[in-house]
Amino acid sequence: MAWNKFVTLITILVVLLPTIAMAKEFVVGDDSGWKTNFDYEAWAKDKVFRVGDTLVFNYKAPNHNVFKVNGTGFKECIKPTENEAPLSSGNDKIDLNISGNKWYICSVKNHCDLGMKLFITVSDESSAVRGITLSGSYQAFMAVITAIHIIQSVIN
Ligand SMILES: [Cu+2]
Repeated sequence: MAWNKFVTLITILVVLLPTIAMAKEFVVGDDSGWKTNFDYEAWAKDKVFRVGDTLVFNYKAPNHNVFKVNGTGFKECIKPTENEAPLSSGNDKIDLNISGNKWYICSVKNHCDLGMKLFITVSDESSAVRGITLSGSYQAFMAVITAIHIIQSVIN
C-alpha cells in the first residue's frame, strides 16, 4: 500500500542526497568546448562557481591551450612569458581550490581576441556548505511529505 511507496521514496532520496551535494564539474562552453568565436562571458553569467568545483577545458590539442592570467592579462589578451607552461592536453581540468576572481585565456595566435577568454568568480561557500543547505530544504520537503501522509491516514 501507500506506506510501502513512502518508504521506497525515502530510501531513494537518502541514497541520492550525497550525490546531489557533491562538487560540480563545469565543462567550459558545454558541448561547444574551448574554441574561438564563443561567448564565454554569456556561458559563465548564470553559473555559480564554488570552492571544490572543477573547470574542464575540452578542445583538440594542440590547436588551443589554457593559460591562467590576471585581470589585465585577460582584458588586454597579454600572452604569458615563455617560461610559463600552459595547460595543453585538450582535456584540462582545473580544481577551483581558492575563492576569488579567475581569468583564463588561450595564448595561441590571436585566439584570445577571438573570444577565447574566460572570467569567473569562485565563491568561498564550499560545496560542503551547499550540501548542508540542500539537506536543510530536503528535511523541510520530507516534513511536508510526512505531514501529508499523516493527514491522509487521519482522513481515511
Ligand atoms: Cu585557441
